[in-house]
Amino acid sequence: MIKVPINYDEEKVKVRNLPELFVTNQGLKIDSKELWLSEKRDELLDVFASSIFGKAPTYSSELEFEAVREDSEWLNGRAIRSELKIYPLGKQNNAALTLLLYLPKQSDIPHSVFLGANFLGNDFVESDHERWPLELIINSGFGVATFFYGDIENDNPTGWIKGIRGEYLRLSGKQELLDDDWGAIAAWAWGLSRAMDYLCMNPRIDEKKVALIGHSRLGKAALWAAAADERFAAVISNNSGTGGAKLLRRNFGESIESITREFPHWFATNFEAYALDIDSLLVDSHCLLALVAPRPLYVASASDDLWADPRGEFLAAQLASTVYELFGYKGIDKELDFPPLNTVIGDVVGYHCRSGTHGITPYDWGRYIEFVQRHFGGSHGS
Ligand code: GTR
Repeated sequence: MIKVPINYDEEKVKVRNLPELFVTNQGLKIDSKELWLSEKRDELLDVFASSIFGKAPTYSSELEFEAVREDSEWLNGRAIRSELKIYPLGKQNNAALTLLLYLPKQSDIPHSVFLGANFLGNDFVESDHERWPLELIINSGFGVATFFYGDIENDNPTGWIKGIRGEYLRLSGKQELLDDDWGAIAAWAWGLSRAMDYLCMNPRIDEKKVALIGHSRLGKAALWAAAADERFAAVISNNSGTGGAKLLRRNFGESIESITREFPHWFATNFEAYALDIDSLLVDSHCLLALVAPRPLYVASASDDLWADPRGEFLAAQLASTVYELFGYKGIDKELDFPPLNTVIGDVVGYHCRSGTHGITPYDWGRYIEFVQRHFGGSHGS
């Protein structure tokens, strides 16, 4: 594969024509939260669906589930660990995901939960202390819900055939995916929403306090899931980069050309065309982040993860904060410069850039726990 040239020189960066957050495509001025919600939100969602992530089918099935196992003495009796199989299209269909759920036992009140897909499979979560510091999270009073992202669709260009996208295509009788049909990121986001359907049915969970979290490609999926599905009460984007928090118009790090060549299955086919014509794209990542408003949003970068463009992630979070202001909340002050490393800034929109490489670490988790605790308020079941 021919490598696409990538810019890492700040002096060569030009950000032109960032799409407006406060004007609709028909020219209507948005100056209230009511107008944002009635006129701008859906317009942005439609553009993201048709131009970037692809349109997912409307979910109208009855979810079924069954318990696989339960250990009520996990973590020396401090937590309940359970695993269950979710069949979003009913048991008669192939589609299924296995949800791994940890709930602290400190109290009987419904728990706040972090929900995020995992990269390696449920059996590897407990030994992955860096990416899943379960003890830290559970001792802070939160539950954890996760499933293997490959349950929804394997992460390769033909993975969709045996995944949920293939299943829906067969059910619809269509032969092939259209240029604006969903890509893998939208499929993983769909899986997050189905896991949420289940969490809403579990009386041990406070469905109003589910924080979505995702790292890297799964950070892109978490942002898109939270944008489209307002049941998620907060979202955390960890090093999500291009197609996630990073401003696409900042020519620094991974570009649209590079990502759509290397991972053509992640997006709607339509996205590729914008590599050569970014000006015609009606959105950028600040619009994706603004779709989370007024819910708490945390964006985090890592200093050596230039591929994901930390500065582009920060700027998008800062720009999206203007929409939070419409709701009367403070995000990241527009006068602030890129913050020193390992320093948390912002209010309802939070940001930090950790020193180090691409990854999610206990340092990051510590900041997310503090952030979510602050915004969810009250008890987390502890
Ligand atoms: C990279 C990809 C990024 C990022 C990352 C990951 O190779 O170019 O957009 O998502 O993978 O998911 O780890």
